[in-house]
Amino acid sequence: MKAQRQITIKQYKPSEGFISRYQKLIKDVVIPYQYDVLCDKAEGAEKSHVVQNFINAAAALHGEDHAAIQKYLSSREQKPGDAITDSGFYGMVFQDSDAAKWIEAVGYTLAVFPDKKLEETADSLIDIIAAAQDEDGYLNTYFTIKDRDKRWTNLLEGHELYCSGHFMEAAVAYYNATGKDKLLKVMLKNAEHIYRHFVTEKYEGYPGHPEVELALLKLYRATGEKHCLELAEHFINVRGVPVEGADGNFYKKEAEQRDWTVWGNNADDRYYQQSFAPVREQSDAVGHSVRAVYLYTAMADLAAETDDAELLNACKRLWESIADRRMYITGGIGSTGIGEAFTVDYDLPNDTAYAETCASCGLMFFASRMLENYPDGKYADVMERAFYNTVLAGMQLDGKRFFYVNPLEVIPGISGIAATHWHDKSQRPEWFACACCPPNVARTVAAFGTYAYGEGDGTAYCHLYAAGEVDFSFGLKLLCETDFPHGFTVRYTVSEGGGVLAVRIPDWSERTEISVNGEKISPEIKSGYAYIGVEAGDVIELILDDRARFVYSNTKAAENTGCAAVQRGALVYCFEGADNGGDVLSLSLDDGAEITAGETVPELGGVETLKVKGYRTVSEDGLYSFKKPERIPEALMAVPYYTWGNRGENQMRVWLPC
Ligand code: FUB
Ligand code: ZN
Repeated sequence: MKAQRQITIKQYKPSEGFISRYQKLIKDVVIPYQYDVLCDKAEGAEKSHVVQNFINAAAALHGEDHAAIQKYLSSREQKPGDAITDSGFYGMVFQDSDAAKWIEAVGYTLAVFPDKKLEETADSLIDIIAAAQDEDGYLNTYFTIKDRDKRWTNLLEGHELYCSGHFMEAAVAYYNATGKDKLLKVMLKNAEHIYRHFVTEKYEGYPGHPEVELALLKLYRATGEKHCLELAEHFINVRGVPVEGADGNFYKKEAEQRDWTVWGNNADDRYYQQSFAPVREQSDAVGHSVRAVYLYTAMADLAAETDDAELLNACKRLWESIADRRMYITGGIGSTGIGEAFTVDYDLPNDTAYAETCASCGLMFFASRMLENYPDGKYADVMERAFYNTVLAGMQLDGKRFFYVNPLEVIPGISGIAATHWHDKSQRPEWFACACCPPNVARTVAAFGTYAYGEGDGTAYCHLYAAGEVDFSFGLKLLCETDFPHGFTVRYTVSEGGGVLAVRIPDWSERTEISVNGEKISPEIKSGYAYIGVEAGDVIELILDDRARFVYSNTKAAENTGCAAVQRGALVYCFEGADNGGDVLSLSLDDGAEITAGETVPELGGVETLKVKGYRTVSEDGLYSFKKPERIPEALMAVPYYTWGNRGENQMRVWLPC
């Protein structure tokens, strides 16, 4: 039983504020730009071929004259026939998922900002996707175009289930927003096809990249279709269970039965895709970080759906492994580029960090499902940390460029250049050949309301602070006014109904004032939430701790020894060359001094900066010297980490010596 559930997308209407500005940016800039990318019409972006792959798959199945293809081509103002010339598959094996995540983001966006033209564009893309579905329900352009006989024979690398999962999520989002069920029907047929193959016909195997499990659970809730729940349960239950032969390793057995590969993944590495043990026995977060958190999200969701205490216990251990020992202060996870993976406890290098944007989106998903099992503020604290720092840093402030990797230290000349630092770019690229992150940011920002609010048993949960109106299904209507994360007052007005308001008191807020109708109260705080009985007309005000403070890390995190970072509220700050004389490597902090408000920077949208007393160390010219360097006092300026890298190439550091 879920203790509380995320609200659905239509229950939250943003009002003017930080979140609505980001959601408008997604609608006005990111979604149109990403659609152009999908159609290979975005100037300067790498070729994506995503839509073309669907056209080609539909043509491979039904011939080029198929009505959906012709209709789509004319809607794109291309000459019918033109686009078919490029008839192969191009891109990553999971290229289809870019279209899925785009539709999902469009669904969430349309729920909040209806737009007929955008809906028509999405409808026409859905038509072409539907046309690319095989008669038996199979849907994947890579295998449909290249070789139908190879379907389901390379679960390790093939991403067929991953792409299906993303389309299931898209279908549910689009249906919830528009009431249109074309994609939902396509994906139910697809789910049934997968069910037949893996459950009815008992083909061995489970997803190389978890994703379909969490999506099947969404599809189950949207449609009530029991096979979706059973299939999710099946994939979760069989993962890591020894098979007959090949040392019990399913992926090795699978690899032994085929003579081809997509990119040579090591089938022997059972950690990479979290198959080293049955999931209920797992405790350390290991392997590819996005795969890991997508899997844990599904496990936590299923645990709540089916009251599976053993599964939930595994989730709790995995959560602690991440949040207590393997997560950056920015909510980034997966500290190495080798396998885009978790490594070991406290191994959190700043300059070679991987911290993929998708992984922090996934961490938010995991946190939201843990909250559904038990509303403990520690889950929401991490969800907030991941969102306001790594997820938002994943996108340039103008919505036009994106980070895949989110380091906590960047040194142009080394970052992005040295073999050890190739992945840590000092500027956001426009697009990537592997474009998983940009649409993940879009769908996560667009659905922010569903992470911010939850409901259960006559209680309205406010996990994150998001200005807007929330319509809880038990009759309570709430208006939230706040400038968070830059403002620290959150005002809730109960406009209709009553019940209990559960407001999160964040871990960073040491001094919090709560008042009801102007009178200060001291409600019971249970697991990070203040539970307050409310009725229509009540005004509840939360004044959060607005102090900027130094943060220190456990000395086991070797790189941060002797260093401090700066945090104010949910925002982690960083020091950029642009504000600090070009060079931040020579800076150190006076952590005994007060942190004060700095000047606003127009290029960063006028965000609040911080001023900190510190020093600049002036070294000799040679590489080494016996002369002790001079330390000169200097006023240092810090900007929110999510805004870094928006003023050209420059040095950046989150942690400074103190
Ligand atoms: O494999 C699909 C996606 O591509 C992963 O989630 C990302 O880490 C990237 O490798
Ligand atoms: Zn990604």
